[in-house]
Amino acid sequence: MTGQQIFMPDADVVYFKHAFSSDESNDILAVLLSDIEWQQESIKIYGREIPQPRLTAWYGDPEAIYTYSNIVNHPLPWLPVLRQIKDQCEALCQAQFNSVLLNYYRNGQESMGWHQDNEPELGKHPVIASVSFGATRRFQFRHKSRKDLATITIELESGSLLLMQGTTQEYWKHQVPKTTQPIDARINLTFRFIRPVP
Ligand SMILES: O=C(O)CCC(=O)C(=O)O
Ligand SMILES: [Mn+2]
Repeated sequence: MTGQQIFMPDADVVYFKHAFSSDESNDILAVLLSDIEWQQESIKIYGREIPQPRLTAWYGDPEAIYTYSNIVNHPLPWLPVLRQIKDQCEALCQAQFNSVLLNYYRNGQESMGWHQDNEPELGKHPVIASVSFGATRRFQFRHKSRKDLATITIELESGSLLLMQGTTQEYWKHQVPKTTQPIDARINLTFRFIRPVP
C-alpha cells in the first residue's frame, strides 16, 4: 500500500487513507472502547489542575517510560488488539514502535490544542504513526515560524494512518480543534519509539 505524501515544506507527512478496512476498523473501535483503561488526566496551568478535554491511556514495552510534569509514567502492558494495530503500522511505516498513546474524544467538544510531539524521550526527529477509528475529525498543521504558509487541514477518517517523520515535529505544530457539529466518538492512537533520556 502506498500513502499520499502531503505537500509540506520542512516536513515528511504521508497519509494512508485505508490502512484498515471499514469492517476491521469497526471491530477495533468496539474493542478499544471496552478494553482500554481510559483515564481522565489533568494538566497544570498556572498552578491550577485543569481536566484534559478527552480521555487517555498509555501502553507499551515496560522500558518505554516517559516523564511528564515531573511524573514518571509507566506503560500498561500491550493488549492483543494494540499489538495487531502496531504490527500493521510497523509494516506500512517501515519503523519500530515500543509504545502508544491513546486519545478518546467522546464528542466534538473534546479536542487537543496546538502542540508538537517533542518530548526528549522521542529524540529529535521521531517517527510517529497516528491511527484513527470512529468519527472523522479535522486535524490541522501550522508551521511554527513561516507565517506565509497556510494552515493545512486533513480530515482523518476511520481506519486511516497519518505518518509524521523527519523534521515534522521540529517545524510544525498540530491540533484537533473542537467543533460544534454533533460528532460521535473517535479514538486516535499515536505509536512512538521512546528511549531513556540521560
Ligand atoms: O487525535 C489526534 O489525531 C492527534 C493526537 C496527538 O496529536 C497526540 O497524541 O499527540
Ligand atoms: Mn501530537
